[in-house]
Amino acid sequence: MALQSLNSLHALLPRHVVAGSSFGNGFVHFRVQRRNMAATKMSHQDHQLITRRTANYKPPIWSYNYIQSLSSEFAGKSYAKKVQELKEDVRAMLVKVKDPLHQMELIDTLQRLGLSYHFDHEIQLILGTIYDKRSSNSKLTQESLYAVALEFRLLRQHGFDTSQEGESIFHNAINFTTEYLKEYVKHSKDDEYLSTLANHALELPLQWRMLRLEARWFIDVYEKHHQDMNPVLLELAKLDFNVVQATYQEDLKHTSTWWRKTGLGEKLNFARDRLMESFFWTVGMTFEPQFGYCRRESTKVNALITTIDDVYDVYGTLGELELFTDAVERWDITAIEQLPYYMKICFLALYNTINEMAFVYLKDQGLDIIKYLRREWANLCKAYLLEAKWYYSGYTPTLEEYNENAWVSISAPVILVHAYFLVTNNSITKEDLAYLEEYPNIIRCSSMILRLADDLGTSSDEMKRGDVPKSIQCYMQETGASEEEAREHIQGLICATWLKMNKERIGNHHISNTFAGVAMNLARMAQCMYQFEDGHSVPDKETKHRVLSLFINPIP
Ligand code: LA6
Ligand code: MN
Ligand code: MN
Ligand code: MN
Ligand code: MN
Repeated sequence: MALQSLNSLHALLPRHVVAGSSFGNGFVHFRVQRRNMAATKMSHQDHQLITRRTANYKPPIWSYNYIQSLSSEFAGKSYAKKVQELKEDVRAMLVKVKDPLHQMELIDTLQRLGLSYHFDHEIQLILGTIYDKRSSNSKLTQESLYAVALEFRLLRQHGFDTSQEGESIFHNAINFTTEYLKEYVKHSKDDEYLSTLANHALELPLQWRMLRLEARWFIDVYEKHHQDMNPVLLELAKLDFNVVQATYQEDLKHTSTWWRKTGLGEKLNFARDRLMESFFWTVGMTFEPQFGYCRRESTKVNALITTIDDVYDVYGTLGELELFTDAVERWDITAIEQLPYYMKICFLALYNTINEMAFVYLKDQGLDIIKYLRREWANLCKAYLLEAKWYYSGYTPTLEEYNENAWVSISAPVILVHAYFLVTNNSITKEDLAYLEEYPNIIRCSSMILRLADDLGTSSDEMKRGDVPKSIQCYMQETGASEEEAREHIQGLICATWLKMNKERIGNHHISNTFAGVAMNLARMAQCMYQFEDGHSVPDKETKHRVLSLFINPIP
């Protein structure tokens, strides 16, 4: 049956009935969905009753007025001055330490406390020296597994090419260390600090953790449990966290003003209104205070994605979605004539916001990026549309076919290409742009992790309300695996993709260290957002506590 006719058939269905799955024989089955279904009477020309899905998303918990009322005493000049003074003290410490192991331990502590970005230059110098001495001097490597592991991790984290070890070595290392840590937390109760770190690492590896949240967590651990806690480091960590938090509040006020002006929250009531959560993602990508502009613009991108995703997955009819996709592909303002009202609002908000972003870039950086940006939105909408077609025709792709589209439909390429321009200025060459257009592997890996983590966290709800089969369902259908086995398989793919991404990061001259970090951070943010089911859509559970601790409450 052709998609179009399926769609019109779908539109005619009575309340509570929705197209389900079609089976190999071409018959289309309908299943009754009592949950989450609502029929909306549209004032359409033909007064046809259109059955639309609904996701029953909760309203936002962070209102415009609340966000505008945020204020922090740490925005004051005196605190910035104090930070500068403490920074000088720590810089002196870094210069003074000579023993390589102690140097590395200090760097590790600074990283965990969320302070290392202040000392990039010093850290790079120290690690450079350690790296150069490595091959000639094997003394350190003979010292302990601990020193070797720390050295390996720090060098890798800073983009040094450390070894030709194959992936199997990492798999073995992961298995070995996991077993070891499990034994450790079972038997050794005497060192609070180490047990806390071990438990934390078992929950989620350090490399997968969202940096700001990790810093917030570690500052407490360091204060309470570390035996040789350095009070200067602690003081700087707390103060800097609070000062940076004050800048987040300014970012939030700025974007919530934009969000209110778009009217999307009110006019598109079926969609998620998730300004705060969209901002949370951007802090995951770049937390440093100097990237405020990137955070602000990326928050807009995320909020638009979240809305448009719901247009495709929840509310739009297939016919409408085809029109919307066409409008975005043409990037043509006259295309809105053909759209229903809610889509006109949505398209124009997208069009104006992205054009404005490109305009500022053109004005300030002298480079016209509109074609790169609109291409990403067109690719996203095309990927969305394909999923909508699969859904309405009841088609279940193989996992491979699904993945080929799904790393795009998760929107990570849109997010990362915009972020690429937002964190890079002046230095972009033609070759860099050509490289970006091909989607470097680091973008693909990051996208895949976001997609698979999202599927693990959101597909249960998605299947209940009716949505395209996600990775878990595709794998089950393809192999006959149980849901539990499928989830394990997907988790395995996430692990493998992390290893690949870690490698991709090394020695790539077309992208800056900063952008490589952003791409990895997006994957980290995915691990964070979907650690406890759907943290992006559900505002009042884990995400609420995280928002409070990162953006609202200063560290006492
Ligand atoms: C997740 O929703 C969502 F909105 C995203 C676009 C994920 C990342 C979003 C950012 C950073 P959902 P789908 C704004 O689980 O339909 O509905 O692709 O995404 O599974
Ligand atoms: Mn709303
Ligand atoms: Mn979607
Ligand atoms: Mn969706
Ligand atoms: Mn999802």
